[in-house]
Amino acid sequence: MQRRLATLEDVAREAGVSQQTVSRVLNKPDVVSERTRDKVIRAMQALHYVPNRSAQLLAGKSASSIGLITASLTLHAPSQIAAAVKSYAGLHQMEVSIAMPAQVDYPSLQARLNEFRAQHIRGTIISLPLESSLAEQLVEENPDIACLFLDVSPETDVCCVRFDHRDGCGACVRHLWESGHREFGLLAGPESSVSARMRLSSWREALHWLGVSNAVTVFGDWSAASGWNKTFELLHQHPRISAIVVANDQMALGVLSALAQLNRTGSQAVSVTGYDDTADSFYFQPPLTTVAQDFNVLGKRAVELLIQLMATPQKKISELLPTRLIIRESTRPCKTEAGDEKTQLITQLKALVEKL
Ligand code: IPT
Repeated sequence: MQRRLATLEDVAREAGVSQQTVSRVLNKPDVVSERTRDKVIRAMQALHYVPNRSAQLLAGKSASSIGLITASLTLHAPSQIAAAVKSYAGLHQMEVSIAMPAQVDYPSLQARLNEFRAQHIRGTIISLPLESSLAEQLVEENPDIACLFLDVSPETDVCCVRFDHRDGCGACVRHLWESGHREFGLLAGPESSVSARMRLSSWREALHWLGVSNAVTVFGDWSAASGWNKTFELLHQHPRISAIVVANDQMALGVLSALAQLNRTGSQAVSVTGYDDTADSFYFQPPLTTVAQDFNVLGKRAVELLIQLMATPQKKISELLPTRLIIRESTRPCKTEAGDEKTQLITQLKALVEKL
């Protein structure tokens, strides 16, 4: 015999609250206190309550879903961000509708927002590198959908939560310099990506400050395959490079694999740094020194801020999350230069200037 499906009334009785409160938890969870929300959610779980979405939509209520427009989920970072968004949205009883456009231009992004609108979605997270003008145009053309951006430049006039690239990039370059490295290869992300460009200019700024002007730059496409290919190119043309600064861990995986193939390991090793600290980076061979961006925190804040923005559309949100350098075995002291007296003197002088 089929079990009777629990109703809203059953949940209210089980939680000891009114039906209106249960309905608020479903439709506007942010206006209910955390304690009451937990009580209602526990009652829903105990009774295996399933909200009737079609009835809610037919009654003209907005769906308790949010949108996520993301960069390719074959990339480790965007997929970890999507996983975090999905689980924090779940805690707020919200589904996530995911769009992964192949083209990043106004018509394709507008088409995704139109699809969300048809599903009564009123808020979306955009985890995709966007130029300022495109992000601003989307906000202007879609005043009924709250948009929160994760990958735009600081000067873009839209609501965003993003990582502070400066500190991490500077710390990474200084770490290599202090380990005696003077011949750098920079493996940047694609030039079309805002964050890739910002990482590259921060590395160059830090190197310039240290007096290094001969760093060689190549561009990958964020994939391990591009990291692999570019390492051969880089070391073939510039065999003296002792450190490769890489714009993400996924490309660094390819770099480490190419270095192993070229026998540049052990005492011949080229130091490598990554960026992201994705869940697997500790298990690379050797474990990767990298700049950590906490995607779990990003997903949590993105969901919380989007809920606030949906409740108060005129709100201005711009939040910066910290990054952190994590030193592991893929970076080592550079043997050829470490003992150089002139180099040591420069390092000491720089440290002194910094203190002053
Ligand atoms: C950024 C990642 O750091 C990078 O590895 C790559 O996956 C890129 O996304 C794809 O667009 S994270 C972004 C929120 C700046």
